[in-house]
Amino acid sequence: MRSVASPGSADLVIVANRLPVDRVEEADGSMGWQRSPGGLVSALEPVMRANDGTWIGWPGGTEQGLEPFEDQGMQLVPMSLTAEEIEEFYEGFSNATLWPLYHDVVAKPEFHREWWDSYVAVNRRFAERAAEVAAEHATVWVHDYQLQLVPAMLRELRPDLRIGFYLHIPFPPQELFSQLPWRRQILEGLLGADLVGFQLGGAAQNFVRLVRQRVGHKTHRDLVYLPDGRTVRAAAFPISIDVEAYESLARSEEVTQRAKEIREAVGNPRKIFLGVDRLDYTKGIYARLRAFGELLEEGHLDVEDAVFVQVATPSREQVEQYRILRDDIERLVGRLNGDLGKIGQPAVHYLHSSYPREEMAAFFRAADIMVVTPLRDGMNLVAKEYVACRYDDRGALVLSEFAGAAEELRQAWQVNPYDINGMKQALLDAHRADDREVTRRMRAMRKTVITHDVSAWAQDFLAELGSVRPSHGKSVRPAKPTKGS
Ligand code: ADQ
Repeated sequence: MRSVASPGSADLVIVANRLPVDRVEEADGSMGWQRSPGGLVSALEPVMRANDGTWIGWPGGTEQGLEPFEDQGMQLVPMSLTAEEIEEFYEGFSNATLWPLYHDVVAKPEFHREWWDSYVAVNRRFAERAAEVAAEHATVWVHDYQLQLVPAMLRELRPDLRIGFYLHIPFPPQELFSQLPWRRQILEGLLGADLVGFQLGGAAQNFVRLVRQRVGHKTHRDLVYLPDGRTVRAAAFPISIDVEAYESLARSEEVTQRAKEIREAVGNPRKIFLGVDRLDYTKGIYARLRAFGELLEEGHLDVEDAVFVQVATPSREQVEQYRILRDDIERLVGRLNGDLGKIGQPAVHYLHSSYPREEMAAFFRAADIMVVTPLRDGMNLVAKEYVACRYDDRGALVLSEFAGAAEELRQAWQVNPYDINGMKQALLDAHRADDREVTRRMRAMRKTVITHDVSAWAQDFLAELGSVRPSHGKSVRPAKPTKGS
């Protein structure tokens, strides 16, 4: 890795809260970098390579003064956060104010003025760094709720840039968004972009309506007209996954073997139900386990023929509401297993851990019924990953209406996750569905997922950004075709 990023040379800049690498301690005690396997980085890597791309983000931790470096054709620019900023900007304003507010206030958002001040300060630092590294008329693509002020701050520093913003989580209706004491600043921050992308059309409409009502700009359909003559477009770009990568993993001998082992390890029941989520209160884990527990209690299911495997990735453990949630879920799992399990046959297998992609693919192949029941979710990639892994056209998906993915995956057994009886019925229906029904539904969902993968998502967004602001003639070059594509 050579040290790099001379200011002003990058034609494409990604600005995201996290870098696609983590800071790790090597065996000899020195510090190094490790790729964090995420959908976003695999989607953007080809287009980054073709455009001399730079990625600005926080590597986690509090190490200061980290130098930019190159990693597999991308320039990576680490941003430092202090311990206080992690508490106020990241755990505080991002994850205890914005996250619950944008997810239907399923937890109560906290509003603290010091958190806001920290959010402004960190956003400003990210914007200043982007202004330094971007070439003239470059394209800058800012990601997600942690950085909503960056577009306007950056535009002020560098009016020549083409700026895109993408929100990975829902954008709330005005009744909820209006609670935010800094609502106008957030809207104005986003309006610094030329194109503001959302998961769903409804979110884009919420945004345009709020801009009209709260900022007073003229709007028409998906366009906002600013007094300085600029036009901002708000539109939906539903995110997806690297379908081919998941499918070929699922087809591999290792994963096939591992899926068999998993089935055996849980006692070869007739049907395995599976949940895979970050341990987050938006994901609806508690209610789904209750629904499953009641089906056992009432004798609709039996531990001999149905088990639930719940994989829950540790997440945001410093935030109090996440600690409470973990305790609640673990108490419920304990109760269900105590009341309903038998020796060597728990009702729920609960794993509080993160796994490599291969293991995830094996879980997806082992599961007969995938249960994805968020109370609110921008998209939910797990649902799409399950579909991508089921090249055998088997496997039933129970999916919340309130996941963005429900707009595309219409053939899932869709549920209202607040309706426990409805959820019980959907779990039973999916459990009892005959093979023909399961295959018919899975085939249709696979068609949808295969035709719109994550590289199509990235290309669509960048192409649209290029056409919203075409005036400088400089465009993002499409990704160079890679082997096999
Ligand atoms: P998340 O809320 O993190 O993402 P999701 O879209 O489901 O939710 O993505 C989670 C990712 O983590 C998936 O790729 C999944 O496979 C992986 N994962 C989950 N548990 C794991 C485990 N135990 N071990 C290893 N990997 C695990 C946010 C929004 C979503 C939106 C995405 C992308 O909240 O709505 O879909 O961004 O835009």
